[in-house]
Amino acid sequence: EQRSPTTYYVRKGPSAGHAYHSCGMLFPRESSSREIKELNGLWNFRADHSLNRNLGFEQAWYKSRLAESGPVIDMPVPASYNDITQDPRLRDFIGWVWYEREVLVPSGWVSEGTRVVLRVGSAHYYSVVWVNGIKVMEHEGGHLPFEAEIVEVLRNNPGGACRITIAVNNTLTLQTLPPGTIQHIDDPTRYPADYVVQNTNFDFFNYAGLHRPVMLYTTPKAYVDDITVLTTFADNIGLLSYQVSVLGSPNPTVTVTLSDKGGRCVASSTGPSGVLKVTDANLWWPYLMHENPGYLYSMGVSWAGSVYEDVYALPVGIRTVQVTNTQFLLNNKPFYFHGVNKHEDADIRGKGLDWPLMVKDFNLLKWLGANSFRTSHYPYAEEIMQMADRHGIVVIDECPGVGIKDIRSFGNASLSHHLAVMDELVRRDKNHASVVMWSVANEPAAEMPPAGFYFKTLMAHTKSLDPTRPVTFITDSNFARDKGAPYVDVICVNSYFSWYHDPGHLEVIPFQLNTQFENWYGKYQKPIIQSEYGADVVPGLHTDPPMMFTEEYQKMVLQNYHDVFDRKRKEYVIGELIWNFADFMTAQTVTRVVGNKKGIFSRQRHPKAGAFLLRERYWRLANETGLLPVGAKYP
Ligand code: BDP
Repeated sequence: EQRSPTTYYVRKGPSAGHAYHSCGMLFPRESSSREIKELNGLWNFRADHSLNRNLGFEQAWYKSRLAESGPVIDMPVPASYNDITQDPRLRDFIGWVWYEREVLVPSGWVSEGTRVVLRVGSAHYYSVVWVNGIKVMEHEGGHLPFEAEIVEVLRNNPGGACRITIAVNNTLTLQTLPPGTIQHIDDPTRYPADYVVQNTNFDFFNYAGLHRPVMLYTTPKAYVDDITVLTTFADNIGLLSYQVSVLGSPNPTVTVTLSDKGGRCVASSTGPSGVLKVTDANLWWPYLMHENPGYLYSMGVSWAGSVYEDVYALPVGIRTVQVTNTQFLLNNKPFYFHGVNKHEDADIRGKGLDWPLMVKDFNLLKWLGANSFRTSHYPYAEEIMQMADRHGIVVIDECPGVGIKDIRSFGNASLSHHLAVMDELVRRDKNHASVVMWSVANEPAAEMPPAGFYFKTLMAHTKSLDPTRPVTFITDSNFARDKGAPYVDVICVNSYFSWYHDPGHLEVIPFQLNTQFENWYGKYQKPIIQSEYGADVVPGLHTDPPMMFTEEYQKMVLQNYHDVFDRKRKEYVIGELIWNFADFMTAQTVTRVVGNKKGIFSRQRHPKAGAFLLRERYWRLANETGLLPVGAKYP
């Protein structure tokens, strides 16, 4: 565990945490053979403020109770730690923090034949995990789950005591995703001694901590490890080809059943792979495209041997996705994305999963008439993806490849980590009906020479992991010089005309946006999504004529963009995603007023004027592009 003083803020190499490729990452669900213990609530916590941030390792804080090696404070999980206290040193902390929680495990869990798995929904960004002082795993990267079997460790400790210690390091390097640099400034005339800053190239606050639920769950010793489902349909027959992997048993007898919403079994099969046929299948349709959106079947997977049996139920939707030169087809019908970009971000909890916020956000999406969102700029919580499945909200699933601006972040170490992150993302999200496209990055320096090979490799790899979904990345580069664009299925462009370019000049939008679309389509003949556009508003600021940062100005930017979208969506523009759904926290800079204010909702989810404009538009678009009779959907 020794970290040399010169690298004290930096973690081990990014490949250290990726030992799990061959395994699945099914979301833990209770069943007759599986139990769950959620470890949400209060944990003990201490930030390592020592000069080299290494004291926790030097003194082996994981060996005994955290309170024995120093003072601890209460820390809620899931939550970012940054905004929980009044201490600016914790808000802007760089380095290792330590979490600890003690839990008692039922005696049945440590019996022969049971696996106990410790699972962390996500932690930013590098984690080391101990149980009862014994290291059980390390993981590189935030936003994605990781887990380890711990039953052996528990067995060594009779009485069921289980002390979980998690050290989390939020530093970012040129090889992490997102990338960043740690800068040591040694200038006693201008800076305090031992001055260190974390530099990043992304526009959201670098929240850290245990952001998603931590849990223990059990499975039998031989268990369903992974399920992959691909769906299609012909006439009224739905076809689900599945593949089940069972670990711990040489010749498992696998049974698969498919139940409809009412719990009626509509198809079944045996064997680790096969095809389920459903007559009169209910397809999975997006919200506002169909009167019965988000239809999910339940796929019951079980296997039984002489001693063990395991049961797992996976929600599945039947739908197809296809891209042509000018269209995005869902179930063979043209789909127009009218939606939002989001962030996992809110007061106090930062990026921590929060049920009230999640449900509120889906209610707002539906109020708005949004049929889609992009997980800008990292994978969102699995609980959010499940909501999207159930409500028929279409998702562009983005990996944390944001802020790749330095040429050194295109090297081999970065690429192989990026490939591994796509492995983890596809493994986690492959069975979500809502996910219709992968995005491998946001606004990378795609004009740099190494970007061509980098994105060619990355996108080919993603397609090999999932041949059924289109792949893209989000660009703000020049159409003629972008080296990644040749490999995408859909062109996704961000632009901020009359904001970052020609600020205050709304009149340029019709010209520049039209030129943007013509250029990209002319070069690639691929459908285009306006993946970001927008303007900051400090809520309550008004002027006429409109000026930047007022509610009127945001409305005018939107209106001007919409006029062009309405012309181009008749040709090849297949979607528009506003930047952003809600205001969100950022690092402090001269262009940010306590965060980014491009939300159509405030950070507290109150609508700005732009939200009402967008709501009218989205419901109108739903009427025009959905499949319900005209007028059926307007609220
Ligand atoms: C885009 C970025 C996004 C920013 C946005 C902005 O993709 O993360 O928040 O600009 O500046 O370029 O508001």
